[in-house]
Amino acid sequence: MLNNTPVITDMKVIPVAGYDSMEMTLSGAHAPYFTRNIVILEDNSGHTGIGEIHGGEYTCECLTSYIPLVVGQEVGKYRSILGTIHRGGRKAPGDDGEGIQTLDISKLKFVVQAEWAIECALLDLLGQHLGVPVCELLAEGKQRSQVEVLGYLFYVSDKGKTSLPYIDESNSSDSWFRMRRREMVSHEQIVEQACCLQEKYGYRNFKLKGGVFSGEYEMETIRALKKQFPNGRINIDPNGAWSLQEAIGLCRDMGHILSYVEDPCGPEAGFSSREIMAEFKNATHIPVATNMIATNWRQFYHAAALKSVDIVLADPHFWGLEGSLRMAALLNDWGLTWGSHSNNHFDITLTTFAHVAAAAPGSPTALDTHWIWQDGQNLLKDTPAIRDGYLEVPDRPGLGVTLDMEKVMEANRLYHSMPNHDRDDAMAMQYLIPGWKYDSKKPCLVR
Ligand code: GKR
Ligand code: MG
Repeated sequence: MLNNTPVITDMKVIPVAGYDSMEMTLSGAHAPYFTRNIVILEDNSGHTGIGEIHGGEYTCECLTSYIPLVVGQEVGKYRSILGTIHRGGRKAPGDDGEGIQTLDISKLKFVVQAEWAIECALLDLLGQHLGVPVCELLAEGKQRSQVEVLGYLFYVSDKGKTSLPYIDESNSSDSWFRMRRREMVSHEQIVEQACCLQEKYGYRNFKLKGGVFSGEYEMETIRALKKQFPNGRINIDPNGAWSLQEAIGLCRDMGHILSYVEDPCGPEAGFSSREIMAEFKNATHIPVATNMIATNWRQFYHAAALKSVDIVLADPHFWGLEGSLRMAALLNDWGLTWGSHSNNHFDITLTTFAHVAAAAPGSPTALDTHWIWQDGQNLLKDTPAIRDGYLEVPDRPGLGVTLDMEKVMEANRLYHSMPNHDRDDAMAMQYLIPGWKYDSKKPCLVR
């Protein structure tokens, strides 16, 4: 007679919201709030498993529709549970399969796979049942007890130019918390941002979110950062805003400054980003990273065949925890590099990143995380810390963290107070440039 693993007795999907700064990107300006969906599973041994994924109605509806496929199932059969969800998957209305190679934010929901929040929660339960941390259940098991993360720098607009309810932290006793809510657009202000982050979290490596000003201006910021951090690895991500010729011109002489460039150009002249980025690499020999042109295995096949990228930022919210690590193993075997992309998130995702990166074979590149922009709005009682530029990997069974239900319900109330739940970066941008419309080829302040 087989000993059964615990049975899932309940699954809750709780949409939540948190506060954000007016960070700018190619897609516009971040709104005052960002949204996420939290999955909470209970099993009949008394354990709770949790997962977090992107917000918005579509992802929330997908998750809710999966509840009957999860409740009543055995935790040990988590792969079959996820397999059933996949087999039942149908093509969502509006999904043209284009993915996010032009950073069209309305398509992000099709690249994000809601069920990975369930995978995370199931692994949390299984880890607790077996008495091991989640990273021990993944890939080749735990490779490291802390994972490197980078300081994610953003140009931030003046929220005073809007009538939107952005959070104000000017009275905070924490210098980073005070800084992150104010305008930062000059080279000096971005260097100050990086110095403040180094002071608080110990970062040595940084990524600048580009696609805001002209490419020349943003490269000036990059040069200023390198001057301040001569030993730091400095990257830029314009989200494909530059044309191929422009990207080559901007990057050709930056090989000694940029450790990699992320999605420098996008589709043009009938060629996909995979083809265009291969041409960029041939012309500049600068390592190229992506979270836009390889977001599923079919896209990755073409990117690999064309040698379009050196670094795949395989976000577990796009690829799944196990899928992201399949990618890590493959890249490592091929002499390429794994990392992870991020969007705004709470600390459950932060913990997920820690476990996935802890299990990644080889030498991952420092992970992206937006969490520093949300630090302090935690949904956990024991958020993993970032110190000396490294995120700690919890060493307790499962994810090794404890949900703070009061905070979750507070974030849920904030969510329900919002008129819209889908990300819309054009709305805040229109306060800066009346009638502003997204253009995948124009930095957001260049109109
Ligand atoms: O948070 O606005 C943002 C980012 O620009 C995000 O939308 C991107 O998906 O950070 C991401 C990236 O690396 O492309
Ligand atoms: Mg990117």
